[in-house]
Amino acid sequence: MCSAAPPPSRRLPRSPVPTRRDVLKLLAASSVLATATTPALASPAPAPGVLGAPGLPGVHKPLPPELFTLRGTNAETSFAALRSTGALTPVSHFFVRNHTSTPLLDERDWRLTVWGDGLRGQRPFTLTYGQLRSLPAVTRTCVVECAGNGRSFFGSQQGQPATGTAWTLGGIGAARWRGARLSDVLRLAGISGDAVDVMPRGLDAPYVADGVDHGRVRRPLPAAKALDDVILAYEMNGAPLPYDHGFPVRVVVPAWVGIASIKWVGDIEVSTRPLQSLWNTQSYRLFGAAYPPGGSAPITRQTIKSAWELPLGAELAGGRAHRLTGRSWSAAAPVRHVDVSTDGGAHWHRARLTDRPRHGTWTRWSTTWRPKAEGPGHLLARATDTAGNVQPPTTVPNTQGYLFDAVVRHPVRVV
Ligand SMILES: Nc1nc2c(c(=O)[nH]1)N[C@H]1C(S)=C(S)[C@@H](COP(=O)(O)O)O[C@H]1N2
Ligand SMILES: [Mo]
Repeated sequence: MCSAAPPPSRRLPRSPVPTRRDVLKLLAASSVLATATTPALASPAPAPGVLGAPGLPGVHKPLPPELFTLRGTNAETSFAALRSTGALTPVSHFFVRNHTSTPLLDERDWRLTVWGDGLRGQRPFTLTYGQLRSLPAVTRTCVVECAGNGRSFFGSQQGQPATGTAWTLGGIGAARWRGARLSDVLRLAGISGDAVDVMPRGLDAPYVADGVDHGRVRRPLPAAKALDDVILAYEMNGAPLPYDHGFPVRVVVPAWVGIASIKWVGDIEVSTRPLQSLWNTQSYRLFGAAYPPGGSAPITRQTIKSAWELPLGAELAGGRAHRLTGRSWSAAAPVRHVDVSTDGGAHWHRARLTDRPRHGTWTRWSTTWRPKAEGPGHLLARATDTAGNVQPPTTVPNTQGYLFDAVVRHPVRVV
């Protein structure tokens, strides 16, 4: 769960469940407000407009090499570049994970359709952008982190390479998300008590891999999670969502693997039976020797990690003090403390925490190091959270390289 902002001033009628007439009245009453606030906030930052700016064909924003490492259709944030940023990841630095490419949608044409046999009367329910924005708003700071963040270390550190995008640790970003509660929208749509799964689907192009069309990106959420703390976000860090991060509206599922946070959401199926897609069957489950033959259950919560704000292989001058910084995070609970080692794991000491640890987002830390001996070495950082989770020395492997949580041996060279 993320840190929640103060409760909103207006609430939808909760009990008894509103009828469609109540909903229409509510939306009509709030439409003046929606019209008044929409224009100023309704379009994302203008196009970069810089011809030849570094980037990817399927990504709208510029991806300068000092901020990102390009990996296929994706862009990984360089942790070294976060050193000069605050607790939130600026949009300019936020990683992009696209199965296909960023669609440039117009909020005036956008509709959210909620449909399926899990709605009372089974009648589809539709909202416009203005109507969504007129619902009570919630604001939460939380990370979105790819399930495969850290994947490359299965290979480089454990000798067990995994398939998939070879992220180091930059498949994560923290933002302040503002939007409507998914639970409010599901209740307005008339979700019934016997709904078990809720499946948001993106408006980006269908995902085709090895000649197989898997349809649009979508992944079911259990109804209980969908009704808990999930947001239909239309703002990121105080501005409209950028195109690459889901404009006009994305799902944000606190603490869960990034694939749950469907960007460019266009419809949501509500079902009385379990739903399936590529993203909860062949992908985003744990396969391998330690898991059942058909794989684990679909993965849900992210895990615990730490990263130094330095390039891998950074060169540091010997004989003088360096203030080294990093970040640690855990999806289960706030970080309790971070232990660091500058001698490859022989000695450990506590890092100084910069932030008061909060659930749902990362904690910045620092330590001072005065390297003596020249040559290669490793920096290690190991987080412990308030639930007692500690980063282990190795992660039990899975073939697709999800949920890496081991302490990373960060190579450096003293010169
Ligand atoms: N519609 C849609 N939603 C999506 C994806 C996608 O390709 N299409 N990628 C998912 C994955 S795997 C991750 S990790 C996050 C990445 O969010 P970001 O690109 O805003 O960082 O979005 C998720 N939502
Ligand atoms: Mo992801």
